Amino acid sequence: MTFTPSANSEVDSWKEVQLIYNSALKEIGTKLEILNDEFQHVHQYNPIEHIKSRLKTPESIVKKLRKNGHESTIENMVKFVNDIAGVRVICSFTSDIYRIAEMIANQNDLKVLSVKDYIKKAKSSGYRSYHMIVTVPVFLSDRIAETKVEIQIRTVAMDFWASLEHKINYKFEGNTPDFIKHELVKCSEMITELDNQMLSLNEQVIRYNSRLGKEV
Ligand code: 0O2
Repeated sequence: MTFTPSANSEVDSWKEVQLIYNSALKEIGTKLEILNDEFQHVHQYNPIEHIKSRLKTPESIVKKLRKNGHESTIENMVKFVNDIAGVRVICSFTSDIYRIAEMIANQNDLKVLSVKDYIKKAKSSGYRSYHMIVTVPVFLSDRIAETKVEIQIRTVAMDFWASLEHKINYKFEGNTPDFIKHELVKCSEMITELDNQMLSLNEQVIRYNSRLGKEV
C-alpha cells in the first residue's frame, strides 16, 4: 500500500508537508535539549538519556488513514494523523517522565492537544509510555504553521519492552500467539517493578549523599 502523489502539485504539497513536519521535529528536539542542559546546570543531573525522532512513512500514514476509514489525501493526513512527526524521549526514572512532561506543557509557544498516560494505566498489551500530542509553531516565509508532534516519553526499561514487543509482533505479522502475549504482559509488570526499585534506590542515594553534604 503506497501513497503515490499523482500530480505535480500533489508532489509539491507532499514535499512542503514533509519540510514542515521535519522543522517541527527540529524545534521540539532543540527545546528538549535546552531543557535537559538547563536541568543539568541547575540540578547537576540529566533527566533525558536520549532522544529519537522520526517522520512516519507515507505507507504507514496511508495505513492509519485506511484503518480509520479516511481517504488518502494530504489534507486528511494533516487533519487525522497526529503522529506524522514523532519524538521519543528516553529517561532513567519514571519521575523524570512527569518532570519532562510538565516542562513541555509549560512552554508558552507549545499547545498540548492531548495526553495519554499509559504508565498510570498500561495498555492491555502491557505497553507503558506517556504520550503527548502538541502543536509547535513553524515560522515559514509567509505564514506560521502550527504543526502537530507526538511526544512519547518513557524509561529505558519501558523502551526495551516496547521495542522487543514491536519486533515480536512484526515477526508474527500481528498474530502473536496468546502465550507469548501473556509472557509480554508479565515482562511489562516486571519492568514496572524494576523501574520502581531503581527509583527508590536513586532516592536513597540522594538522601544519603545530602546527609553527607554531597551533590549527586
Ligand atoms: P509507529 O511505528 O510507532 O509509528 P493515534 O495515534 O492517537 O491516532 P492510537 O493508536 O490510539 O492512535 O495512539 P496510541 O495508542 O497513543 O499509540 C500510538 C503509538 O504508540 C504507536 O504508533 C506506537 O508507537 C505506540 N504504541 C501504542 N501501543 C503500543 C503497543 O502495544 N506496543 C508498542 N510496542 N507500541 C505501542 P504506531 O502508529 O502504531 O506505530
